[in-house]
Amino acid sequence: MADASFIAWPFFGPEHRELRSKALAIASQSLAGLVDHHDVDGSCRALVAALGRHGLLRHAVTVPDGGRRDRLDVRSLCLIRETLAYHAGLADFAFAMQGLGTGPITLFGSTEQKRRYLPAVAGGKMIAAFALSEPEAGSDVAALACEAVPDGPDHVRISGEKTWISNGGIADFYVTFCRTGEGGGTKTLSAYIVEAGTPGLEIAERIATIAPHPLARLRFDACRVPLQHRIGADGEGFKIAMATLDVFRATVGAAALGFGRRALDEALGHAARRKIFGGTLAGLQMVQGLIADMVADVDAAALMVYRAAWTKDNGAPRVTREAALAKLVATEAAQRVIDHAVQLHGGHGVRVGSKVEELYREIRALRIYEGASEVQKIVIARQALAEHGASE
Ligand code: COS
Repeated sequence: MADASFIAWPFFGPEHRELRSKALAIASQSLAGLVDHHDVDGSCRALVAALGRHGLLRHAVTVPDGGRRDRLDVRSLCLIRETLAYHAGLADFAFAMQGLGTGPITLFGSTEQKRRYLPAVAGGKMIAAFALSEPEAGSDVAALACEAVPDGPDHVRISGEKTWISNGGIADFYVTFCRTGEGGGTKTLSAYIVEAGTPGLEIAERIATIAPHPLARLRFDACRVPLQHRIGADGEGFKIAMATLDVFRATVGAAALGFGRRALDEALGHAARRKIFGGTLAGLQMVQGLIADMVADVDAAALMVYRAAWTKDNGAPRVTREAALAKLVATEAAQRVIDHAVQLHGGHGVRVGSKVEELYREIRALRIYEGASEVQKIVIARQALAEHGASE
């Protein structure tokens, strides 16, 4: 079982320790049976409903309930993602996408938007999606081409394409980032809520990946959307996207940490059991060296993730650098840890259906989505240069 000593770190309060125990019980007892890798759509719907029923989604989505929980607690998000990822990657995915898909509404939505969408998403009754990337604009958000043009006094018409959209095909609404002014760049983007079933919105293609989850390319053909569905002010789209990613990037690191911890545990169990050269794998110094590297990677990742989460929760207005560091360090570390675990398992490590083989497929996308490692490096280096008065 995973080393849980980290939960005593000063980043956490008693409410976090309680939440982790609850998430652990739910993940180990109630969710695993809901994952069917041959039916990811059905599995995700069932997981979202269960996560809502058990109250976990209320930590990914703030519900206007008289101010009791009016902001996201990033440490809670990270603890839940880490715990779910340890047990089932698809459960983590279902949890995280409800948060990312509503992040712009939680952070910038009107009272009416919050009332209409957040309780339903938190209850697992509606599925959310975040539609930012396009065929020609993923890392370079300022290059977005999907556009929203005025249509009468109260509507816009949205045309363009979005791709790599998680929950694409099963979502009830898509928070869609569009160009709403002349001149390109970051100042003329706006975010609109586009509900599934809006005439002109089409699932152009379902995308299959090595660790399957619902993913699609969307086509918008002059979709008529009310102005009331715009989140925040006209032109605020880039800021809304970046502020949402500031919250959720550290949580991607937390999911990577969960995968990494699971790989480490699988490796430790295998090394202790596996007989070799008259002893066990664990008795070989070369194996001990690998295990030490894995433990160091896992601990470093955990420190980075929970430092970023704690910083945000303690009121820092921007955690762009800390979140970028957490995502970069934790995802790259988990990739190494899982690769070592596969190596230690020998042939069993690449056998289809083994846990480490599954983790090997699961981890890869985390170094790409929500800002590839290279984007995180741009963010980190820019800030370091700026702090030293050095221009690019
Ligand atoms: N919160 C609030 N405002 C932010 C912000 C944040 N986290 N990050 C940037 N901004 C503001 C900046 O302050 C700047 O405002 P001013 O012009 O008033 O100074 C403005 O937004 C533009 O910022 P910047 O100059 O950094 O924009 P760039 O186009 O150079 O951004 C990167 C470059 C690569 C950092 C950005 O496009 C990015 O993060 N890309 C990756 C996106 C991503 O994650 N894609 C995956 C799809 S989502 S699954």
